[in-house]
Amino acid sequence: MRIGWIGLGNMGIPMVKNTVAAGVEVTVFNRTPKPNLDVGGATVVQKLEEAVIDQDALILMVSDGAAVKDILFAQKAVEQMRENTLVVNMSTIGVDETLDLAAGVHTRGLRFVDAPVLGSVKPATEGTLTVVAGGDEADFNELQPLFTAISKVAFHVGPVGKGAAMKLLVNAFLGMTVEALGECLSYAGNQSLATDLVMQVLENSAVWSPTLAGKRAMVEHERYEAQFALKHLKKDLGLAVRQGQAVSANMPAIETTFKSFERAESAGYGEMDMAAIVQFLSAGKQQS
Ligand code: NA7
Repeated sequence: MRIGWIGLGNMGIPMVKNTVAAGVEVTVFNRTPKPNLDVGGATVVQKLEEAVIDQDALILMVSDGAAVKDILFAQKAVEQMRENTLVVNMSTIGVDETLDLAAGVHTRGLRFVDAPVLGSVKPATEGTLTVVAGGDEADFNELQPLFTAISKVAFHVGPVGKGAAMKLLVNAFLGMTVEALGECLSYAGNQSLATDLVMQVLENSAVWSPTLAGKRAMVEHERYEAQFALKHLKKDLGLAVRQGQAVSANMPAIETTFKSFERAESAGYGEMDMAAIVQFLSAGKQQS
């Protein structure tokens, strides 16, 4: 399998390395050149078209829907691909954006799969992400070499758009989890229950989870170097709220969590890890 890959961000780099290590031929392009970057032996090119032409699939792992649209249409990647190429968006974008992009891609005689991933840099490095893919089953099956390289499991969750819908569901849950922790620690702090004691008790309760375990050190040491930036989770919560409204879902807590993240970003927490919502809330800085 030969693939073109666009996007060498925090997620793209380890995913490319694992894909190459699995024996897939990868040609990568990043908007901003990154000289001397270790990409595990992938071929790095300086022009978008060089990564796009004559591939079996084009993978996009970039910031958001606007970036995907820009690459495919404004920068004309869709015009440079051979007919029937598989366009695979792994970036987290909206369901509506996904459907619009897929329609544009299909009119060019290309195929489209939305395949966002669950997990941040550590599972990306370890090749243990979870893929939630929407698209034709045959296309999903064709992408197995890629999915096997980067993930512990790949779900085919329905037609195009369902991958994005599933991913936003999980990130909405993630946002509510850290929001809940932040609110509970604010409640605890206001009545002299120490954070480490609260964490110990939670660890021995039914509400403990891999997310809480993974963020525990950050919370206890109040150091929030970004593994998954708060601004990115705010983006995803906003996309989930928009999609929820489109399908008349009943999700007041997700809407409230989104507003909390918006306020945290405005207060300067955007570049910190998403778990910094705990510090924002505990600091009593939330304004209504
Ligand atoms: P990063 O580390 O913020 O990297 C973002 C990547 O997207 C990076 O390679 C950017 O290139 C690229 N990018 C952003 N905008 C554009 C445009 N307009 N054109 C081309 N390339 C662009 O994000 P992550 O790797 O952590 O996450 C990627 C996705 O996974 C995202 O959807 C998350 O929500 C989950 P640059 O280096 O800035 O030139």
